[in-house]
Amino acid sequence: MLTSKVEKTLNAQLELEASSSQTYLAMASWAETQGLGGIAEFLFMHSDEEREHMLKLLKYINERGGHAIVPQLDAPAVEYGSIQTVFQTLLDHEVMVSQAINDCVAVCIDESDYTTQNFLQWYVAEQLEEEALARTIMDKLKLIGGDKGGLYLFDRDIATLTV
Ligand code: OFO
Repeated sequence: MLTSKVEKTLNAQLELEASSSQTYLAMASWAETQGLGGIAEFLFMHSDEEREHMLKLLKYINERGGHAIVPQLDAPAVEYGSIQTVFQTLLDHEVMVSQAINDCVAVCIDESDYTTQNFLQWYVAEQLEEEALARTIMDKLKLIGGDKGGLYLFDRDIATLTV
């Protein structure tokens, strides 16, 4: 059984994962309108992953006797200006999510809920990977700078990027 403090914390994290999914979906849609099909595909996939993160939390909360709340979300940005802006926003967002996960872990320790603390370790590991991938992408975009040919190749090859 979850304490009400842990339940509230996990529901807040569920909301954050849902809003990450929406944000990346909006980025994907913008990239598609810019003719950047590869980047759009990458972002569509990333959006799906965040939805999976949200669902994993939803199921866990209910399984442990809590009530997972499906939140109302603010609309994400529509225009992003440049692909650098998209991925800098994504990196900043992931850093913020990592901090939020760490805060959830701290609440679990505080509430002596070691089962949930253990469940959250999956998110801790996942965030490490996501931040590293976002940093790799930003490094590549810095190399490309304003070079259109470089952007063409980046758009073609982004699907093969891993950490
Ligand atoms: Fe990348 O945010 Fe989920 O965990």
